[in-house]
Amino acid sequence: MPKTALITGITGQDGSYLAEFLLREGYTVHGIVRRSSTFSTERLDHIYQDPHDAGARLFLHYGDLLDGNGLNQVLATSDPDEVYNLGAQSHVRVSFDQPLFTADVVATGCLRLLEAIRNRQQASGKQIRFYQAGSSEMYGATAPPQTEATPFHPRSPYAAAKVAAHWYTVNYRESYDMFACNGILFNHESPRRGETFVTRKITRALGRIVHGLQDKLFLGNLDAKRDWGFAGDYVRAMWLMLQQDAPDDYVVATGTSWSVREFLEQAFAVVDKSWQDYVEFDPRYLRPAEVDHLHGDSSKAQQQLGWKPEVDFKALVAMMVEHDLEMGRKERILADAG
Ligand code: NAP
Ligand code: G4F
Repeated sequence: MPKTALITGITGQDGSYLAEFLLREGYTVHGIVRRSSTFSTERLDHIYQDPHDAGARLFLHYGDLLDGNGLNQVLATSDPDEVYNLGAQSHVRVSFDQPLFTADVVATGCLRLLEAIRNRQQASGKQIRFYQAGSSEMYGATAPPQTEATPFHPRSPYAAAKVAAHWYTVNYRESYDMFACNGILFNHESPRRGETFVTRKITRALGRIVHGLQDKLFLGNLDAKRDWGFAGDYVRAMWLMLQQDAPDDYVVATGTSWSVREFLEQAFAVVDKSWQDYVEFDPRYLRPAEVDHLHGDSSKAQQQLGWKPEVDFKALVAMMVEHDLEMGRKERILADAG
């Protein structure tokens, strides 16, 4: 039987790759979209299906992780076999400005969804498998390499909220025998990455610099190291977790790490430019507490799920730079046309 999935955060980077992947796997895909005064579905435009068409398999519903009643309704309407909770205020720096809002969406939002699923399972008698989008930020100050057994030491309101969501998920698995999994995903990027995360901020700026639209790029801490992978690879791991015989928690990472400075070097090398000619320091981009070094060990996912990353760091940087050079070229044409 073809399966049905419900995705929170479908309009985000990962949501769009996961929706694409599940549609390819034959799923019917439902997604929760927040109401806003402008469209937020740009990342889904290429897979959009008119719900009036016979055979449509992608359906969007208004909803919000802040609204438990709405979550109950969307679960009843969509009747999913699998729920992927990707919705979040996902920016670490912003979580210091909006700690309560971040906790409400990321931590209590996960709890609202778990409760809604528990109620739905009781009412329908059908099992719903649950994926929680955990983060390597939960390790925070703990030294690398980080595995499933590494203790958490969160360094931001975002990370603390993700730790709460992690333990809510474990607790619902243990208390109610729910099929609930935590993916502990290290940083993953793509040409669809939000433009205020450091990798995309760099490649977008580079595309504009090359086309004469920008001459400076302001950044914060260049010493932090991250284990950067490709988002398209990581959504496959989410799905694999929900296809196993038993629920469990898994680290998903490349097992390599690079500093922000090294990302800059690699990106500017693609166009034979020196980043030092363009980058300036702005303390606005520093965080009250920094995460210095994330470097994951995904042996468990590789052995038990048969997952491995396909895109390495160099290929990832090149993919993002090439995409953003093209965006810069189009912006230049528009600017020249007035
Ligand atoms: P993203 O691009 O920032 O997308 C976040 C999504 O959450 C968007 O669709 C956003 O909707 C939605 N959202 C925000 N607030 C919401 C609310 N109150 N109710 C419902 N939905 C809400 O993030 P991402 O990079 O795709 O990451 C996906 C998930 O993985 C997040 O939970 C993130 O914290 C986690 N994660 C990401 C990484 C990474 O490196 N990318 C690593 C580890 C974990 P709008 O479009 O309306 O804003
Ligand atoms: O790109 P970032 O904002 O990503 P960060 O903080 O690692 O968080 C991302 O990955 C997490 C997984 O580990 C996710 F859970 C989370 O949702 C998000 O997707 O910053 C990376 C590093 C930081 O050390 C930051 O201080 O880059 C440094 N940085 C330096 N200058 C900057 C900047 N970060 C941003 N966003 N903007 C800057 O100008």
